[in-house]
Amino acid sequence: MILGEQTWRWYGPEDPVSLSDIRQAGAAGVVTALHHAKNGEAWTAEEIDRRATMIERAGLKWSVVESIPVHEHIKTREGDFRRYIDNYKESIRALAARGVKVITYNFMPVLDWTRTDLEYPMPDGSLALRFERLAFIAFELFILERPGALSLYSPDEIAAARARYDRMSTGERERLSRNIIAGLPGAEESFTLEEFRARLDRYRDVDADVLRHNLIAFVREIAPVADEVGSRLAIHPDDPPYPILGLPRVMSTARDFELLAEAVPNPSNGLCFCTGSFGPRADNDLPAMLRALGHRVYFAHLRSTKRDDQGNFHEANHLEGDADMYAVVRELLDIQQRAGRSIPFRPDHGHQMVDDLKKHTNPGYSCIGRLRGLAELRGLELGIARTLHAKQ
Ligand code: DNO
Repeated sequence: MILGEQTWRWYGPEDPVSLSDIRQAGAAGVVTALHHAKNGEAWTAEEIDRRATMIERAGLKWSVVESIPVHEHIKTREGDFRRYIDNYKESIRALAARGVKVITYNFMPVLDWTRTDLEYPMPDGSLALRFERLAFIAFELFILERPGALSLYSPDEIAAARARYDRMSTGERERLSRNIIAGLPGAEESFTLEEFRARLDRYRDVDADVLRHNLIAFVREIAPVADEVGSRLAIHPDDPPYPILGLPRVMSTARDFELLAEAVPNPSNGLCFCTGSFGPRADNDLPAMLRALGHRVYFAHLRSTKRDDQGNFHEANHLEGDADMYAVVRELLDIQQRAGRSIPFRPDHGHQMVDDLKKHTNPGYSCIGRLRGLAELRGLELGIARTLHAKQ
């Protein structure tokens, strides 16, 4: 039986979680990026080799790149976007030459993943990441003061967001703003409010159709290169999976990915199946999505979220929350047997818990919560695999 390849995200030499820690967590593969490289520039063979060698010396393997950032000019097709696409192709080639052949990227305008609260207390004393809708609206209307945003919300929502804002201390307002615009781990950029307003403004004329068109145009260019060198591209879904701040988002549902796959049928054009990003939408049926898209799933992020009926969600323990992780892992096992290939997966995010509560950690990427996540996922997978096997 083919099992998933257990991987772990590492932010490079600055990460408080070391390569040795990762090895002890039981992962075999590392998911990383040259986070220090300038956004848009090609990654050099020397830098790639240095990073790969560092990982190999620790007894691990660089399995997945997460991410080669997609420059904003590629998303809006302006300025130097052609040069950035050429650089992207060069990075894909250089990585493949060093044996690194799965590449994750996203096409979310301006912001990568977004949360309002990075220390949401769970009943057991651990801390989780959370997206609180009212706090987010309060940020948009009363901190960012985004023009036109008022028309998006009902008078009741506006009044509730106003009351939420009035209740916040100055420190809480600053923290909320920082959480949203200062860049969570892995985000490519970080902004002040002024810079952020200017960035949003660039999307004035970019609606979902234009963004999708630009995504397709980009993947049409890079997929043939990936095909040629035997690499796989894995687009990461939008997190949360709907438009925010008036920005379009075009990778939030199965249909979104199908449109991309229909437009660019190249075998390298694939998906990073992130259960936690798709999860906050109740209409995203994760196991059904895997059944439909599985042949194009080249990487998986496994975690669960818990929604409520107010539009809030927080990150649950890996085997709890709304995601049916049993069904997800079972589908993944099926796909791997059918396709005859192992799919790298990583425990995504984790609660800050135990000793990590006393440490400075990357939100979502502390060690012990992910260690727990990986242990649970690996046990679940083995249990399903052995049971299925026994039945055959
Ligand atoms: C968040 C991550 C994302 C992801 C990018 C991929 O925890 O899953 O930041 O790495 O969206 O490009």
